[in-house]
Parts: sequence; C-alpha cells; structure tokens
Amino acid sequence: VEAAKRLAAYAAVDRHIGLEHKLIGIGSGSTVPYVVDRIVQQGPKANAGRVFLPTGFQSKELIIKAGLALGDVDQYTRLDVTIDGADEVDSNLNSIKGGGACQLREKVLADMADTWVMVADYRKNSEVLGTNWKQGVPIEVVPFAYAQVLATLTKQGGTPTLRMGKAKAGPVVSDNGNFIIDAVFPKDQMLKPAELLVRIKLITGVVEVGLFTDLAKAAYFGNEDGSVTVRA
Ligand code: DER
Repeated sequence: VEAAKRLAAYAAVDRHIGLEHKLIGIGSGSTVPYVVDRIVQQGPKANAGRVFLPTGFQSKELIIKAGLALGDVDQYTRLDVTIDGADEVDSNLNSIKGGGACQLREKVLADMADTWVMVADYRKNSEVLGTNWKQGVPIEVVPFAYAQVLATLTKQGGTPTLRMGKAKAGPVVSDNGNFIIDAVFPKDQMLKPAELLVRIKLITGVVEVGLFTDLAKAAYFGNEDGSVTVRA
C-alpha cells in the first residue's frame, strides 16, 4: 500500500507542481508525506520563492521537517495548488475526508486553491461513497453541541458516533479544539453527497463536514501493479 501511495503522490506532483507554482497547500494523512518528498526532490532552486501552507499540525511539521518555507494562512486568500489525501473518492470526484480529523483546514485550503488534487492508494477508489470507507462521514462539531448533533443526525437516518481517542481518554479533539462525529448513512443518501453535505452543514453546532464535492480537478490512485489511475 505504501508503494501505491508513493506512486499516486509522485504522479500528482510531477503533473501539477511546476516551477510557476509558488503558493502550495499541503494536506494531511499518510499519503501526503510522499507529496512533500517529491517536491523536495525538485531541488532547492525550484523550491526557492515557494510558500507552503499546512492543513493542520501534522502537515505543518511535515513542511518544517522538509526544510520548506512555511506560510501563514492569514497572509493569503488563494493558492496555486493544494494536494491532499482522501478516505474515499467516488466516480464523480466527490470524496469522504476527515479520517485524520483535519477536514476543516483541509477544506479551507481546498477552497483557496486554483487546482485541488487528491492522492490515494487503490483502496480509496470507489464508484459510490461508503462502499469501501465504512467508518462514516467525519463531522467536526463544537463540543457544546455534540449531543444535539448526534440526535439530529440519527433523526436524519444516520448512525452517528462520537470519535473517541485511542491513546487518549475521552473524545478526539481537532486542531481547532472541536469534537469529531462519524456518521454512517444509507446508500441512497451517499449517492447524493452534495445534498447530504448541505443537510449536515445546516445542523446547528456543525463546523465542517468531511464531504468534498465539486472541488477536485483530479484524483490519482496508485495501484498494486505499479500503475496509476487518474480520474479527472
Ligand atoms: O483526513 C483526511 O482527509 C486525510 O487526508 C486522510 O484521511 C487521508 O488518508 P491517508 O492517510 O490514507 O492519506
């Protein structure tokens, strides 16, 4: 799987990050480290004058450790390119994101980018969302409202659970100080992710939803046989 992640990341960087691209968003998760590796391989001359914006703590550490210039998101309202991972991508380039609890800042940097591209291994390549990713749609909520949001999601046909820490007692807390609810929905709702996104986003207390619709220019999937599938 790691080789497949690397294949996707390298193909996306080689195609979408040229010398003219100076403002670059870096996503979160276990595939984007290969994106950063490939950017570093372009060499110091290519990276001089570039600025890299992170989508969370892990992403920021990646940029710093790679010796790339870290940008302050307050100083920019647009980016040339953002490359990010995904938990699952459907045939229309809609995706479930937030497995790493980073979807709020990830969506900010996706919105800012002229080009937003996803990179993933073959496990994420689906026809319909929810086919392979069984953990549900990650939803960032303010802690004050999580019980009400759980109840409303249930009323709307979802099966929601508050995401609890593994190496931490109590709930996972996002980089923004919020909780994450993972909600599984029936297939008929997952077939229309843009409508589902709006329904969830309108629930009081919801900060952001891990459904990325009508945002991606392309998705790159590394395959076990060493090939790369590009959906654009
Ligand atoms: O949270 C996210 O959306 C991240 O991009 C992440 O879930 C991507 O998954 P990966 O670790 O398989 O790249």
